[in-house]
Amino acid sequence: MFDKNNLKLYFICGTQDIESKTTIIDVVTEALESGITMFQFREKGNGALIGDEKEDLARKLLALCHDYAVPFIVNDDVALANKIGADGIHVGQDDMDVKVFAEQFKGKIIGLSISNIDEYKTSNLAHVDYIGVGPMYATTSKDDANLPVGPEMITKLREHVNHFPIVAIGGINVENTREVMQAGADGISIISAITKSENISNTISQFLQNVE
Ligand code: TZP
Ligand code: MG
Repeated sequence: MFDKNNLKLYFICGTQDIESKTTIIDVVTEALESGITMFQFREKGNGALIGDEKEDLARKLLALCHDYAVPFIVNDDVALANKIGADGIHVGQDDMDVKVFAEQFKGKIIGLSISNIDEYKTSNLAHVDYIGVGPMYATTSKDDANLPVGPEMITKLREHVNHFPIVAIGGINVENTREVMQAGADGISIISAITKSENISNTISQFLQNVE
């Protein structure tokens, strides 16, 4: 069900990332239509939906992703992921113990954020399917983002993890994608370069060319 190729162009967003002239459904539909390989619903930060509204939207986006056979991952909300039958969950260092929910979440995709070698050393990757490494560059999409670690961090982590799946995150755009891939990433995860694009399908085609 999960393959490294799913990481190639991993689109992440929530309603807080969407410009007022459009809707999250339209943006995700266009992204799926254009060839994203995985999607993460990250409803977080200023103005994010909660409760039933969050759940209803998650169900709609899950169905939409499944129409395109694209895995649907929930950020940091294990209860929601379980309730709606998401394909996976992505958690950060300060979120739940991976081992605890891996048991409730058998056969699902589990992603973990890692920013540096120390975090790698203290993380148990036994149940983890991929790691998200970043921020590569400065980002405005995450309020509490750490300082950028640069693509060098991927090269350093590669020495420790061998072929373990790595997706890069943070400040990635069409221009810096090749640098990130050359550093050893299996793919890129993107919020704003897609949500703020004037032409999502064109932007995604360019990303897809640069991850090959
Ligand atoms: N985690 C580290 S950086 C980041 C997250 C969720 C935000 C990435 O967004 P953008 O707009 O692609 O920099
Ligand atoms: Mg978190």
